[in-house]
Amino acid sequence: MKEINVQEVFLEAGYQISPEAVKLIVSHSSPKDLVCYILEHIDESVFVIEIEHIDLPSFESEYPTSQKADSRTTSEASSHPGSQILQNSEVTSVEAPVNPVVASPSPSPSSPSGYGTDRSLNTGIHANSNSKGNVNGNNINIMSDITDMSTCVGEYMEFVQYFRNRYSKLSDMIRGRITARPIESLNRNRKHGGGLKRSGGGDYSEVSIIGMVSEVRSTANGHKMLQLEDPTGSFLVLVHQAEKDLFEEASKIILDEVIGITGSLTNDGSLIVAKKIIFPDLPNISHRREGTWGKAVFTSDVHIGSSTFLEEEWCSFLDFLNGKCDNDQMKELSKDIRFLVIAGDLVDGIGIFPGQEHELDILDIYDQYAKAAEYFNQVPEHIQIIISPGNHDAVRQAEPQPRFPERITSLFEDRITFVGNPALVDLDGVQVLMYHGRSIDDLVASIPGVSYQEPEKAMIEMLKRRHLSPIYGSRVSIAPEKQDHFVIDPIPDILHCGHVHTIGIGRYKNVLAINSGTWQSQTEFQKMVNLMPTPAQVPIVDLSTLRTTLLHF
Ligand code: D5M
Ligand code: FE
Ligand code: ZN
Repeated sequence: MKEINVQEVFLEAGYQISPEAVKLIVSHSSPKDLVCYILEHIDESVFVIEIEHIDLPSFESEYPTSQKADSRTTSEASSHPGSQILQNSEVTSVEAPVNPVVASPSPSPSSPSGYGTDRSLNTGIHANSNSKGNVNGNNINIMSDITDMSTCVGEYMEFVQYFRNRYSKLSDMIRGRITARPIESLNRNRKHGGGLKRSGGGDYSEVSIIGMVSEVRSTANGHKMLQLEDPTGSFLVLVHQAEKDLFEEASKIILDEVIGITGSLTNDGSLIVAKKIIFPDLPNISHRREGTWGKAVFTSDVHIGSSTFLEEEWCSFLDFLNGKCDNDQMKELSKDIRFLVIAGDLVDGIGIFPGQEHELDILDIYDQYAKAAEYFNQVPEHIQIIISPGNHDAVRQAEPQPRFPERITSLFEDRITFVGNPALVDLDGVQVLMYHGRSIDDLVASIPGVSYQEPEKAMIEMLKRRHLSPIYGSRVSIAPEKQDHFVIDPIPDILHCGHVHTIGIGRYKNVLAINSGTWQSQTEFQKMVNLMPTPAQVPIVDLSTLRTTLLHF
């Protein structure tokens, strides 16, 4: 932390600070934590913060491991699913290794830009022990994957830790862009008689907070009321409907996402009237990696075993991969393919929904995977195949899901790479975040303007929130791992989802968002809910330009 930043932070919080005090802070090993600690504990009658106002011994005894950027989240309090989990005081330490799944150096959790790890900083992350390649140099590195790393058994305190970790990672991305107060300090002021005051005269009413959204509702007058929680407390935020742009932005706010708010405190200090909403978001300017040669094919939701699996179209896709096609252009295209990426629902499974047995051609789950293996063994060897599971596959339903068990992977040739869901993989320098996409059902239901027909829009909402499954406790069952594996950090080059069975291709600030459709025609359930799939279409991406072409089979 630089001296100028320390000064700015205190100025924005309504305090001046002496140069000696600034020097003391910047020379400390945990300046950010120290700043937060001072702001939390400073007597409000102080106008200029001097060295004697900084109680270093208390800070160091309260934050013994204060090197951690997020130790403030471990100090007192609690948040969500309606039950103040973020503020629970029983947990004293929540921080696990930054990236427990990578054997090699992990990305830093946040960059000075405040957007988390910048992609330009991440080019060197390769987990050699997790890499797989072939004679053609088509190397895959698994950078992040829950497989063999799951620690959760589903106890209450694990949920507390999970939410703390989510808040910590996402709030760090926002923290570089606003100077937020701990909510506790606002509540304390309120008890002391209303709006923030500073000695030396004048009201100090513009404040910023960063919190997890624990409630969203409309008021009788048509305004939006949000409740935000940080580890120290909760606070109400009003978004006035007359503020058109802001109000529209607020209409997209969903439960459990982490946002920053800058606004004015009302005279009685009971709520903030929002002026600005800050999302974790992707940086506007980011340095895109160079990419690599050749092409990658993205698909998902094959649903092998289902009576609606489109076998004929699937087999002509396999022919294409083998260069067996009438069209010369397609034949040329197929020669460039280096990777085949499959984001879940490889088979239809059994017992996934009531009455499924009436819609299955293959009734045994292992027979379904044996059939899948038969197909994938036909893919030419120069193409590296990488497969992650979905909600129809034979792994735990709670996400993050590990890769398929040995009993299934052993049915396939060794050359195939199996990863969990979600997983971050590096395809010879192009980073792909694979996520089956079950949360898209929730995002479609919650965000105006997001529909099954344009799944890429839901994926862009994930990127803005830097989270693959922001709404907790709806359709996606999230296992409370120590780390939140759904936080999007580092920023991938490609975000690849499936699940909703519709093709969607979009771009958001240098990230390509692909939803890769399905190989299943409309099911009875989908007829009932009017979901019109776009099957047997395959996005193929040029790995040097990320330009995408859609192939129809
Ligand atoms: O999901 C394919 C799509 O269909 C996805 O948007 C969910 C929806 N779907 C399918 N079956 C159901 C049931 N039984 N309830 C709710 N939503 C459903 P897939 O994972 O391929 O089944
Ligand atoms: Fe599916
Ligand atoms: Zn699915």
